[in-house]
Amino acid sequence: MEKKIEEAYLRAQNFTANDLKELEQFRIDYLGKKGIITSLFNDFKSIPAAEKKKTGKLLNELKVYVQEKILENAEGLTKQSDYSTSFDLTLPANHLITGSRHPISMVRKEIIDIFSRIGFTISEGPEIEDDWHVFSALNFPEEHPARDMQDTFFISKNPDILLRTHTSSVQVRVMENNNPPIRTISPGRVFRNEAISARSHCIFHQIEGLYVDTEVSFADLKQTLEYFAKELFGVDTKIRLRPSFFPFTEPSGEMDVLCSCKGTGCRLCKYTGWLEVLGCGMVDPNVLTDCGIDPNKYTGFAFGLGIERIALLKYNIKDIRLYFENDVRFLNQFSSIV
Ligand code: 2NM
Repeated sequence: MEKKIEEAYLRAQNFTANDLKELEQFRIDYLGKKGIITSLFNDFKSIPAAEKKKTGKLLNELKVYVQEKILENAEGLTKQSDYSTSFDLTLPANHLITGSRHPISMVRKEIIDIFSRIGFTISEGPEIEDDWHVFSALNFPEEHPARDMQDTFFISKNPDILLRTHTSSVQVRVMENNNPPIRTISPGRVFRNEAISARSHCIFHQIEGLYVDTEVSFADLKQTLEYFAKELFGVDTKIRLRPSFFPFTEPSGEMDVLCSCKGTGCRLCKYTGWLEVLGCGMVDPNVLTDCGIDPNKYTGFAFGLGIERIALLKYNIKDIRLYFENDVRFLNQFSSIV
């Protein structure tokens, strides 16, 4: 009996499985119903009692050894199959597809960062507004064309409820609820009932800025806008202000930046040498009064810009509709710009 155990032990010691099939056969040979160990245990029943202790110990040792041997081999074989059999390490790695920021989000963030650095806070407000916050408080006369259905989306039978056409409505709310000094920008989505074309869309994004304090002057406006233009388009950027008109500012202006063609004329600037970037002006005293701010004590400047338009200029995008189509061939072009 001891000799048989010894033999079985030696054979097990010399065994190495080349694959899982061989290992399974080894298990059956030793531990199966008709296996060596099973039959040895059967023999064990009939040996003299005096030998039982020593032989039993040897037999158990053999069983444990074989079980460990199986585990050890199994581990080796699975590792082997994981790392070399089923994987071809020479294949190129799987490409990790990461998303990217939308160009509108990138430009919005950049503009917010620029104004945050000089102390402007960010304020937000509702997209569904009332006539007061969009028009009346902003000095729009009763018959102003912007109030017409053709320009503004009314969304119920109640003509007092409408989609905001600019984020100045947010600034009305800020002025109503805060005392100067006020220094804030309002980024947000706005809605205008316009035909969709390469240049305009009925939904777009704005950032409006507002600074109200004692002795805020047009010079402050000009310096702030020049800082902004240089930060956004580069230190060499030149700006110019042209007179304009808005109901909520007096005087009003429009700011242009010198085109990247340096004024020689190109398609981007339509051969004018200048690119229109934003509208601005000194907040009309009527607006301050409407919002509960004393125009004899305080003055303010404000400006408004369209993010789509700025992104168009910055990335030389030809059609505003591309922003809203979610075509990955367009969006992927911005994935390397952080
Ligand atoms: C513009 C141009 C000029 C503007 C005015 C105000 C407010 F609320 F203070 F009156 N916010 N934004 C403003 C001024 C907007 O957009 C072209």
